[in-house]
Formats: sequence, C-alpha cells, structure tokens
Amino acid sequence: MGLLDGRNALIFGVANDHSIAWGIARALHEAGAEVGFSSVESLIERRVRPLAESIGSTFVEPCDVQSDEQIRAVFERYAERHASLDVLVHALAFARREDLEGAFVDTSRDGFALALDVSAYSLVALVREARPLLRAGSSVMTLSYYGAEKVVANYNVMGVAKAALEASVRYLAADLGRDGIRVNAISAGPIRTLAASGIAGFKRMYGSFAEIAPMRSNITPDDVGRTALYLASDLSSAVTGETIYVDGGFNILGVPTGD
Ligand code: NAD
Ligand code: 0WE
Repeated sequence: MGLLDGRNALIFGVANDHSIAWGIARALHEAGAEVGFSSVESLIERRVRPLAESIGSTFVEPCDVQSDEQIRAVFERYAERHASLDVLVHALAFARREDLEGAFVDTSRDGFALALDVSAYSLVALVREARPLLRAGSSVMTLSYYGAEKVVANYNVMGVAKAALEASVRYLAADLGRDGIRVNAISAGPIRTLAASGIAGFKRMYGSFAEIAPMRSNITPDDVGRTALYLASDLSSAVTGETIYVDGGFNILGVPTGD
C-alpha cells in the first residue's frame, strides 16, 4: 500500500533523467501515484516520453509556461482523462544566461521580466488553470533556492524571481487554504542538472557545498523526491505556505566556512 495510491499527479519541468522533476516523479510513482508530465515541446518526444513510458505514464503534453493558451490546453486535455488532480508540481525556471553572470545592477528590464514571468508568475497561472481539478486534500509544490533569501554570487535576477515565487506560494496558500488545497515550496541545495550546467562557478560551489553543509554531502533529486512525497501526501495535511529546505542544513549556518 502506497501513500499516494489512487492519486493523480501532474509534473511540469522534466528535461532529462537528471531533472529534479524526474526525481519527484519517481518518488510519487513509487508511492502509487499516476504521474502525468508537461514540458516544453522540443523535449517531449526525445526526452520526456521515454521517461514517462518507463513508469507507465501516458499523459505527456507540451507547454511553454509563457503562453496562457498552452497552459489552458494542458489542463483541458488533463480534464478529458482525469476527474481531479491531487498533486501539481512546478519545477521550472529560466533567466537569460547573460543575467546569471556579472553584476545584478546590469539586469535589463526585458531580462528581469522574462525571469519573473517564467520562474514565478507561471506558478500562479498554472494554479489558476488547475483550480477546477483541485479539491480538498490536493497539494501544489514548487522548487526554490537559497538565493531567494541571501545573496548568492551570479544567481542575480533568479534570486529575485525565487523571492517572488516564495511570496507567491504564501499568497496562493492563503487563497486556496479554505478549499483544503495546500501550496508549498521546496528550497533545494545545489544539484547537477541541465539548469546548473555551464553556470559560472557552479562546479566550485557544488564542491564546497559538501565541505560546508552540516550533513557534509551534496543533495540528490531523490532527496528532493522524498520531501515532495511528504508534501504530496496526507503526512503534511496541515502544512501550507511554507518553504521547506532540502539542503543538508546549509541555510542554518551564520558564517558558512566548513572545516
Ligand atoms: P532542469 O533543467 O532539469 O529543469 C528546468 C526545466 O525548466 C526544464 O525542463 C525546462 O524545459 C523548463 N523550462 C524552462 N523554461 C520553460 C518554459 N518557458 N516553459 C516550460 N518549461 C520551461 O533543472 P532543475 O535543476 O531540475 O530545475 C528544476 C527547478 O528546480 C527549477 O525551478 C530550479 O530553479 C530549481 N532548483 C534547482 C536547483 C539546482 O541546483 N539544480 C536547486 C534549487 C532549485
Ligand atoms: O535555479 C537554478 C538555475 C535556473 C536557471 C538555469 C539556467 C541555465 C541556462 C535559470 N535560467 C537558466 N538559463 C540558461 O540559459 N538553480 C538553483 C541552479 C543554480 O543556478 C545558479 C546557481 C545555482 C545553484 C546560477 C548562479 C549561481 C548559483
């Protein structure tokens, strides 16, 4: 018997088998959930469908979260096949590469708007379109990062977007709480995914994380998946509006120096 037997989940943000979204998908599937996927069109056939099929999923739909129409279409198709949605996972972000290096003060108006649109507003848009399918006991979650709260070199406009995302989680939780729908964020430590590859200084930061974090090891998508399972299930029945750290304790340090 699984914690999520008979429940339906829909996960946005799988790019490949290193994605945090894929770690979450495996954890929810192992607990008995039926998992559907949405990702950008270009990734669907080569990357996402094979992964989906490996866990018996048939719902795989394209969506660029910058398009209200595409978001609406995904939930329309989901509603054709499912009466309700128990778990909604938002695991995506984007900023221009040029805005993830150099000085934050040089962020353009366009770059700022793009990062906030894809990385923060999209959660609001997804929840609004999902709402007819959500019911008492449903759980929504998103992925954040410590740069929302403290300055992390080069994270720049993404830090501002994650701050907006975490605030959006609180306002959404306040809106939907009366309907028994919960909304939370998982703030994960650095993980080597596609979104982290080629980031200036990520490798060095990833290496020193394991020397500095209280638990002295890096974070895996499976670590995130286990917290996602807790948030998706009734184990977290009275937890909403929170940002839960999955970071081996890194965020509790005042002066992160290691040994
Ligand atoms: P990833 O590259 O595997 O996933 C990012 C996803 O965002 C991709 O699937 C990409 O297609 C999607 N995406 C980007 N623009 C989109 C758009 N316009 N429409 C739809 N999808 C779009 O990387 P990941 O590290 O698994 O990232 C997942 C989430 O986890 C992100 O929110 C990221 O900020 C967050 N996060 C990552 C780390 C880390 O160190 N990797 C740490 C904490 C939080
Ligand atoms: O949220 C993220 C990364 C999100 C991301 C990644 C990219 C790379 C490719 C958003 N937009 C883009 N745009 C691209 O063109 N993380 C938490 C991972 C990450 O990114 C960093 C980090 C960490 C950690 C950037 C600078 C410093 C640390």
